[in-house]
Amino acid sequence: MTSADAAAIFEKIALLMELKGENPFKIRAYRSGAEIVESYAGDIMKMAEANELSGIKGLGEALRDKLHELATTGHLSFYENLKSEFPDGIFELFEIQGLGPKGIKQIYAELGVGSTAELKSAIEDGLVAKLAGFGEKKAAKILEGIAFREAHASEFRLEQVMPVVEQVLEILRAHPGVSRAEVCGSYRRGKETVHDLDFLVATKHPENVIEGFVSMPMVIQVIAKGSTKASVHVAQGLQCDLRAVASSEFPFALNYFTGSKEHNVAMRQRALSRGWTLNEYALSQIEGREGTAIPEIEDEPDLYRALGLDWPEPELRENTGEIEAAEKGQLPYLIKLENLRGVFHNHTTASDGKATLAEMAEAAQELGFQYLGIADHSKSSFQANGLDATRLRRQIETIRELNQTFGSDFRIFAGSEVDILKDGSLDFDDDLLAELDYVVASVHSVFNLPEAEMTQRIIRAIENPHVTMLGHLTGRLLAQRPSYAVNIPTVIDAAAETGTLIELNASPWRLDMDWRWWKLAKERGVKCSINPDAHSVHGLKDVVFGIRSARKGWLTREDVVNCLTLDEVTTLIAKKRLKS
Ligand code: DGT
Ligand code: CA
Ligand code: CA
Ligand code: ZN
Repeated sequence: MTSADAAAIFEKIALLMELKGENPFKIRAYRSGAEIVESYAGDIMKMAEANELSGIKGLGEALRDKLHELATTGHLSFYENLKSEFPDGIFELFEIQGLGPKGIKQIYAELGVGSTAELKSAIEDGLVAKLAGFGEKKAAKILEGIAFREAHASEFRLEQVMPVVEQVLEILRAHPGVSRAEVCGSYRRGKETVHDLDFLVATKHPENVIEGFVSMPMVIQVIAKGSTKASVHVAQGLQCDLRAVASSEFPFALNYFTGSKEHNVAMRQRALSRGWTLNEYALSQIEGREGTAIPEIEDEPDLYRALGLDWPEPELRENTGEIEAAEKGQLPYLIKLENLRGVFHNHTTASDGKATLAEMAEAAQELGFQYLGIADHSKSSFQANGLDATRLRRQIETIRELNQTFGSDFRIFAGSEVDILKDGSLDFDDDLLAELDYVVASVHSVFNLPEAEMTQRIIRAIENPHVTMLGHLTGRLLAQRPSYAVNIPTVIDAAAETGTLIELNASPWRLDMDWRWWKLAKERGVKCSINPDAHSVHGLKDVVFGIRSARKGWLTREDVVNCLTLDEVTTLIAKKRLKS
């Protein structure tokens, strides 16, 4: 049981207690407990096992005992009992857009609906529309949410799969028969979601390794098991494939199983034009054809070199120009996590965040950042406890005071994530915006406008000289909610013209603007800000997901403003409004 697993159980307890209408304080204790467990810097599970949790702030006795039980037995009887009071499908309902905990509670209590399938037929039978507070329109909206969720049920977000990847690689690498182990496929290529995970090992004893793989603790079902490959389902229904090859075959298999399919096709054609064949095991001479001699290949870069190419980072391998760039020695030098010097767009307890301003500042410094941009919600986002003008002015003041306590090497920027209203006007007037160091403008409501109107709405917002950057451009939630209709190239052009930055929202739920658009943005001269949109101390680390997507979008440190030093970035965020 990892700390992430334990945190997920606390989170589920909170959901179920909500359905039962239990004491909100108790519910909150589980929520914040989940947060503490997940973000704790040390090995909290080991401490729980040894009953050494008493020093941890915010973990009461009840939660400490439960964590101890989880750490020692892998189970929690309290949770098992609670869960048994509900149908198995109850958690599915929390993944449907347009339906909140209150609504779930109501349909469960009044209609006995406890799964997506039951909800679907209840809506189709007209039962949901008749419930108090629902109606035809809301019921139809929920049905759309179900359809989207079903269509994307086989997609997994990075925050779901990353811990699995790390655990599986650790197990494979610890196996005495394994000389090399890598994750391949869409995960290695940095895709925003993946369908399954593809692992590859080099070994002389494939049977032993396969045996170890199918008996990993997280395996819930073995789908297939052969002498050199196997497929299993792990906890959340996610499939993991394993291939075992000989050490000499490893570079070819690594390349093949990393893909993409389209990149592989281009590679194979290049090999053919040299009189060679390329597959997942080898590069070999075509029989009967006088090809050039094949150089020795020990690693992936050797393979690319043999084909006259520089080594493209896996994120670039979508056959969208990387082969041509690799041929000309023009591959981009992709941004790295350690290039980030600070982050914009983060929330605190003033709106819907879980950590205070001071806690966020401390965490940012611990991560080695030189600056932290705060951008709490504005007043129209009342569901997120958005700040009104008075509260925002008070926050600006607090930030200025806090900044006095830091040396010259760290600073908090006072900002706001200001709502773009339906007509493209902003939630605060210009006088107030001018008092801020920077402004993120985002759409949080009225998602159903026609494309032209939505595009105009966003453009009007970014034409405001105080708007430093555009937040989560499409509003999508990966595998859960589609983007609203918006013409992205037109918005990119407007951003270029007005000198507005575009956010790459690093939350694994968003990764928005999508990596497929960054090449265009870069061509037009639009700069990127990688924003964790952190709602907790832990959330700051979401920049790792943003970096993956930025790399996939061909971005270098020159393209991303939060690679700038504190002085440089201070100048940059003031530039747009000075110009006007
Ligand atoms: P996904 O759908 O997120 O799992 O995406 P991938 O890219 O991981 O796809 P997957 O797991 O089906 O296959 C892993 C890699 O194996 C893929 O990126 C390229 C390679 N591959 C699979 N099938 C083919 C094929 O039919 N032709 C070629 N050239 N390569 C293939
Ligand atoms: Ca895959
Ligand atoms: Ca696969
Ligand atoms: Zn937002």
